[in-house]
Amino acid sequence: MADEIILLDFWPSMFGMKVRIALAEKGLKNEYRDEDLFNKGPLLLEMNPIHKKIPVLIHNGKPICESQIIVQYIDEVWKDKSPLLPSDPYHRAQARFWADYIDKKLHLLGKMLWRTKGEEQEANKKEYIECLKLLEGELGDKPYFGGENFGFVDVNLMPYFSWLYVFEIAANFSIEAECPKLITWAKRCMEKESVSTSLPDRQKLYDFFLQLKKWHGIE
Ligand code: GS8
Repeated sequence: MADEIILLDFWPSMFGMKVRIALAEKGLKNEYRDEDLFNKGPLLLEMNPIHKKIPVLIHNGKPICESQIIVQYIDEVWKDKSPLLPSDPYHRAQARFWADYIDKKLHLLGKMLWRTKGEEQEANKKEYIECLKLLEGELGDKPYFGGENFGFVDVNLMPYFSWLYVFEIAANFSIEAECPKLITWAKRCMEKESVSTSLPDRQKLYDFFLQLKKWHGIE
């Protein structure tokens, strides 16, 4: 019997984008359901009663929550096609470390960028760029973070590049000159159909961002 895969998601979510990319990399057909996070549906509340957050992957009726855990689950269950995590335990630990760093550090700094102003924003911008430079150092001269093939860290970082355009406009800066290798890497990833079809249109994301600012009462 074919697997039934349902993804509870919200289109601008960086966490959801990771899962979308992983599913696409593995070539897995799934039913995508966009959730209204202001009025959460009964299925989301039933499938993720602890956090009540998207993304949730429902595989043959069983829920898996938390994006990092979902991507690793997808990689373990459908291990024959496009492996995402390296097979060597040490390299696997390293990949998990960077994915965790991206989630904790870049996510927080990204939020701080547009929620602050003036000197505070400048300091956040500096830290954000330093963080990206650190990641650029980790990439080195490799085509992808994992080496020759698109892998776990790439899946985790690409959604942030989707939002980078928004952050650059919001905080009036550009990282092209600061991190040229990272930009080349992002363009390389975007050439993959699994990535380009999983990420939203930049302008649509920017329009959503303007709405988000209004909700937060930020001018
Ligand atoms: C974070 C998911 C999350 O924040 C993961 O899956 O990696 N650690 C989790 N989801 C948000 C939408 S994206 O910003 C969410 O569902 N928020 C609803 C809420 O907080 O009520």
